[in-house]
Amino acid sequence: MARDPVLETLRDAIGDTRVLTDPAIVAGYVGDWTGRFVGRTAAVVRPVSTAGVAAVVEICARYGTPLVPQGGNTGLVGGGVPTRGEIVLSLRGFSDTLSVDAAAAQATVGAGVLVSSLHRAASAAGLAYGVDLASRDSATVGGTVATNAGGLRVLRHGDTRTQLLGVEAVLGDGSVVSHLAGLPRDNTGYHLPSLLAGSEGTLGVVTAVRVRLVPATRARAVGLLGFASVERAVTAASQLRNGLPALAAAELMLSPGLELVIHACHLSRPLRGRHPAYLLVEIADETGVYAGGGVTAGGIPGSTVGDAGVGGAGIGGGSLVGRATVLETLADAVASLPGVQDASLAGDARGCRALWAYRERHTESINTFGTPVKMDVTLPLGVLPSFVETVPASVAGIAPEARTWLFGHVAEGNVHVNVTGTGSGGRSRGRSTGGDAEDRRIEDAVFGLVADNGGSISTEHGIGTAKRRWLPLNRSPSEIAAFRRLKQALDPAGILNPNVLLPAAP
Ligand code: 2HG
Ligand code: ZN
Repeated sequence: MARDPVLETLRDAIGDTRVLTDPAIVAGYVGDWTGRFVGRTAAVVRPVSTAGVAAVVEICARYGTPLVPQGGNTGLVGGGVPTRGEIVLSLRGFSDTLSVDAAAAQATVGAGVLVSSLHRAASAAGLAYGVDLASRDSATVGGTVATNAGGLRVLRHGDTRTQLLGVEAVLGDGSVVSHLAGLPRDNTGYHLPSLLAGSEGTLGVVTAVRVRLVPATRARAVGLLGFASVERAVTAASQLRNGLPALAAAELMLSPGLELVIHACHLSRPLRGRHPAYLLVEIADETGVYAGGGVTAGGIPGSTVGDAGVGGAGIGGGSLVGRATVLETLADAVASLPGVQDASLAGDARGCRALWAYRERHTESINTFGTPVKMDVTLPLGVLPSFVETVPASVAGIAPEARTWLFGHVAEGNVHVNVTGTGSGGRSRGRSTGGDAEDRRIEDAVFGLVADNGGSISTEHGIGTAKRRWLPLNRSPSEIAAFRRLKQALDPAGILNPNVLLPAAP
């Protein structure tokens, strides 16, 4: 069999065992977990040093061979999938570097470290990492930087970009930029961490980052609240955000989604009845002002899920006396919140986790219906309720058999729109692009609605291959031209993830 000169040169540079071509192994790197994006590749390269990544990128630039950088492969927009036969550059091997500087409240983290490992390391030092997401046990820190992941506590700590103090990366010509000193104030020119965060591997391959850490949560309470409408839930979320400084998360769920999670995950019903809309809210105390209360490592024994019925017992009343103070704070806030029909509160670790499951398990539950068309959009809060109410009908107008699932990070106006059972949905596992005509009409309709309402077509999942054709809905021709010039400057051979983010050249 003819030897491929690029693969041979890669083997010489980083070693035979780091260039994987066995189809059985390679198969694990060419598809995303939703099944929507499946590509192909001649090889997966797995360097374990920045010099190794630099060698790989330089060789690929020399031969004009495109690369797709890949972390934990938990992305949802096809950004880490070799849809056009690109070589996969896996960063999973970059998992050894993880050092916490407790005095500075910072950590230096290799790109392949799992988000959950960073949480554990920060926690061992009495601190926390501000970004958390349901895929924490598979998502890598490098991947979350490349996509500028948001997650469940953006309300409290901001997105991934907000955490970055420094970055080490290999640019498209193989040169290495490294600025990991972590000076909290450093105003010396362009801020490359900001540029690389969310660039989806198109400008450079992130190999390590310096991140800020935040104070650990000393007490936490979670509530799941039922409302008669999305509008009431959105109004309540705003009121909580404005009036409750300790609010750490506010998540919107709808009745069909909650029922699906209950069914798919065999969970008990969190509230007595059903409600059109739900909020999952969390308050977190990092300061200790709620002295003596709440959840620390072990939590208060016994779950409190379902023990605080607003509709029935009257929240903030006798049933909560003597419980955690942070829980009382949440109970008081919920009691004075208009529109709450019923609520279940928890102030112990197990109970908080149990309530979060109704929200966190949406994605896996939706996938039991087949491969979804996924959209991740932001709307101004004023139009969010009407958007949420309009979308299912507008999808049904295109695909009458389809189901539309909506949930998201409502405090930031972020809604995840998932559509299952489209004409392609049942058979779409294994399709190479996810670009079926009906899916596209649905995306056209939803993204059009988003743009008409002044929203964003991508909030936290990125553009990837899935959304690139719609980027002009949010970005002007001169912005896209500036993006192209940046790409050209940092990746002159155009080999870094060439099929994501930017629309195909005219
Ligand atoms: C979440 O918020 C994730 O759970 C996934 O961003 C969203 O599955 C989705 O659409
Ligand atoms: Zn999300």
